[in-house]
Amino acid sequence: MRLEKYRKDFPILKIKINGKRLVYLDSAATSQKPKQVIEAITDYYQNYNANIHRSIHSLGEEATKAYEEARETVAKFINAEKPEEVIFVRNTTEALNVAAFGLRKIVSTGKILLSEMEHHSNLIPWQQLAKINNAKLDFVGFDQDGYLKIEELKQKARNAKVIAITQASNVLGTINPIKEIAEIASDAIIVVDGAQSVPHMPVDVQELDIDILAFSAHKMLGPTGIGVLYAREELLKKMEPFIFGSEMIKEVSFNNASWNDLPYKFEAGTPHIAGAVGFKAAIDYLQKIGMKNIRRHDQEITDYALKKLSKLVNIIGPKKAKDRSGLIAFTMNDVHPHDIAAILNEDGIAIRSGHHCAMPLHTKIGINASARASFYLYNTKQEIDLLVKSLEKVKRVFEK
Ligand code: C6P
Repeated sequence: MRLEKYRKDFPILKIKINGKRLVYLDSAATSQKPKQVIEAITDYYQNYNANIHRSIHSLGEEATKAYEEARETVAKFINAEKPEEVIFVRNTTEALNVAAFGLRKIVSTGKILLSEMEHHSNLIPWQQLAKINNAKLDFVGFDQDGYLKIEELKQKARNAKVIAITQASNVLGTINPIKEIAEIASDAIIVVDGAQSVPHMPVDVQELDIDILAFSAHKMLGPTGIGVLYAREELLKKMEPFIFGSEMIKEVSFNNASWNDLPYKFEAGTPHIAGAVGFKAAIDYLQKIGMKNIRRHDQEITDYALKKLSKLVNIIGPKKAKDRSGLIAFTMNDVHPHDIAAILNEDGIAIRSGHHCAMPLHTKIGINASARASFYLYNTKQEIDLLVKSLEKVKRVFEK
């Protein structure tokens, strides 16, 4: 990885916080944006801003072309069979809601199987669906090291209608064996929360043999406000739309309406056109580096950080970097995670603290909150050294 070259593309990495150069270790919350993405969005607003799929004037056509090119880029990026299988939504959360409510008639009273490491966004939509449908909700646990209990999954998957699971946990860091899960549960609809995996590793929906994938642009160098719901074409055809209004219709009368073709059936109202343009620029940037190289870099940084941090803090999740995505959540005995984050901030280091929208997971491991450092393609080993130095300071302050 040509780290120094890439770092120059990210204007924000030059800023100072409390007089210190920013060390940004919160990419699992949202990633920073390279100038290529910022410029693509500015170019859209300055030179071809128009609504799409509505106006036949030149600007309208140019904007429509850019929006649909973004869809094609996303489809190729995850190896979807067709661009129509890519639905633009606001974020992973919206994608999972559209999926859950879109499946309500298909799932009916059947069993919905989740894991105990899910983010609220891949838990609450299914809880709500289970309540509406009077369906059963069940959970697969994880072991002491943070690995999913595959034997338990084999048992519980037998009569599941849907299995909704994260590919990479935003707290444990665990990467789940999605291909194996899809093989075990070939009769179930496999829904994958890709919020923490798609930005960090090659994800191929056909190779994984999954039915639905959700992810957000803002965690992969793109803008906020745009994300993706991928689903197989035949499933999308059967799914009910969740948001109603303009552009998602074919025929409308005062009392009735019929739905548009894919993907528009699921894209009501004016979409985030600038977002799609920026998202395409982000994917182009990631692909130039190569997702395998990004994964390798994440692993290197995580391995380095695991070794350095294990002497200082209690690390949550698998001990081996190869089984983790690029994030490490931890606790420090009696020190509150918010205090850790506040002291690190004095040194210009941005980490996240709290329950990371995974309350049941934290309850399960017997804590209320954790601190979390998360990495991306622009992070260096020197930044990990600064993190360690600052954590030593936290220890000194609280050991007094
Ligand atoms: N996790 C974190 O700091 P949205 O907010 O819709 O783009 O992504 C939701 C989401 C879904 N699943 C997982 C595994 C996630 O990690 C997230 C977002 C951020 O961990 C913000 S809470």
